[in-house]
Amino acid sequence: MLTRVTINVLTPGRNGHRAQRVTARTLRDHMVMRCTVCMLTRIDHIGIACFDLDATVAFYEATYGFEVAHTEVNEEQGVREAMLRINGTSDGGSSYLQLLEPTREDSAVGKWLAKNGEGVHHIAFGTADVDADSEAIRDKGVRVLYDAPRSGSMGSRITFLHPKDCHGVLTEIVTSASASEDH
Ligand code: CMX
Ligand code: CO
Repeated sequence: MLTRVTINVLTPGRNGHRAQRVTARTLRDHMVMRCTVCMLTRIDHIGIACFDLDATVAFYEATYGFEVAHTEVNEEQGVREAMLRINGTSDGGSSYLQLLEPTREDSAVGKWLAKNGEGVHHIAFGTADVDADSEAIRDKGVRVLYDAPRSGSMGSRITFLHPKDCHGVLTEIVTSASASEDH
């Protein structure tokens, strides 16, 4: 009678996959854990709301020497934005400042600016799998604002967590276009 099974599994880690010998019991524990633990691997960007995108970009360029990697208008989100790349990471993404000027007053950023003035609007964490991680977070009782991820900067896929469920921080989860292609 077989009483024990040992399996080699590849465990995704922060520095790539690593092989691990596990018994059936630890495999079960591991799978339960993987279903509930997210793999947010980096800060993708910090979103900063501003009244005048060009003037704010000029400040970041002149003061810190940061360079604009990308600009676009996202009509669905109601923003004109500039992404200033701060550094690259090994998981297919980079870290950015996202400068956001509203294209309409009733947009999320437009409403926030009218109430608070300029400043940090949200923080965004990067992951290889925004679908799985946002579902795992939803399962923990945090309000995920979209049923399915939507279009974000540079072809990324994004969703948001309600700030009231995140100790006052509007939180975005991002899978960059390059990470989506790898997946
Ligand atoms: N950070 C922290 N708290 C915030 C917030 C933010 N950015 N935005 C709103 N809130 C708080 C408000 O202060 C308010 O709190 P009180 O009730 O205590 O006053 C509460 O949330 C409700 O705010 P509201 O002004 O009534 O705004 P709405 O409920 O209509 O919208 C939210 C809030 C988070 C649902 C909306 O901003 C949203 O859908 N955000 C996600 C989309 C987004 O932000 N897009 C722009 C960025 C695009 C990108 O990153 O690419
Ligand atoms: Co953002």
